Amino acid sequence: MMYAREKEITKAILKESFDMWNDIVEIDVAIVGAGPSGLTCARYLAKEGFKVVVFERHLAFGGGTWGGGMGFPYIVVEEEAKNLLEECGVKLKKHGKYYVADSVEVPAKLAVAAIDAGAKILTGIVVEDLIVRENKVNGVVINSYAIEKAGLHIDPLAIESKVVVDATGHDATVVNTLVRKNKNVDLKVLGESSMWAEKGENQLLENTKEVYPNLFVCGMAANAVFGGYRMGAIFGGMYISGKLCAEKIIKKLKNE
Ligand code: 48H
Repeated sequence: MMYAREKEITKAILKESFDMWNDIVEIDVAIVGAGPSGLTCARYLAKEGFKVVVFERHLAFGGGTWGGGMGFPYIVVEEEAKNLLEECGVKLKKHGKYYVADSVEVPAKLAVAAIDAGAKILTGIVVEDLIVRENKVNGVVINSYAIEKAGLHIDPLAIESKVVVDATGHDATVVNTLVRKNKNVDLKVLGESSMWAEKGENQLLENTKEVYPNLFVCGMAANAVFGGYRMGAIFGGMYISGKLCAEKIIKKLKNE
């Protein structure tokens, strides 16, 4: 006979959840968005020993990777990003001067690598605002995606963090929220430009930076903030941007 007592199952889940939430009310880095750039950024930061939590609105991590290009389940990466995927065990196939990878394998392995490095990924949680104090970002304001989707007016909770990363993709939702709610912030979100793969990929690296004290931007959100081009289903820039963002944050936090 199997032992499966309802109240014990419930207690196990509640105890673990409360312990986990208590442990993360104060962290080093809050990454918003579990797409390719956010997951890569999380992996490198966690590897350095920082306390990192990735907040993802949807129940699944991976962002815009799963569907490849128009639903054809492969993505393309450049030579420069090859090792970032191979470090996570992703299989790559050479295609001319590019490499192709399975669009389901990639997010699965990026997430495993981030988790194994020590990052926590919380899905179904939306970042709806920021804590801003004395012209600095001090953390994220979070709510349940189910609450947001139901349109219920339920107040959020907040997590304090030394750094916040906007890795929310095309919508750059975190930077947009900062600008919308804080009239004194001298930053204009330009929105992404039409497709130009090569330029877009390179611009990503220039645009990956601290855009406001303690707020960094990486991945497609970086191009969305600064008006960079989109690039379609080539993803190398997303991983490199995530890694670059982690390196900039590591430098900042180690110099504090
Ligand atoms: C919690 C949020 C919130 C929020 C959004 O879109 P993503 O995959 O982002 P990137 O930048 O890592 O990768 C972009 C890539 O997937 C892509 O779209 C490309 C290459 N496009 C080129 C083109 O031409 O179209 O992931 C962002 C994630 C998503 O999972 C969102 O659900 C999540 O962020 N998110 N999570 N709170 N406020 N806003």
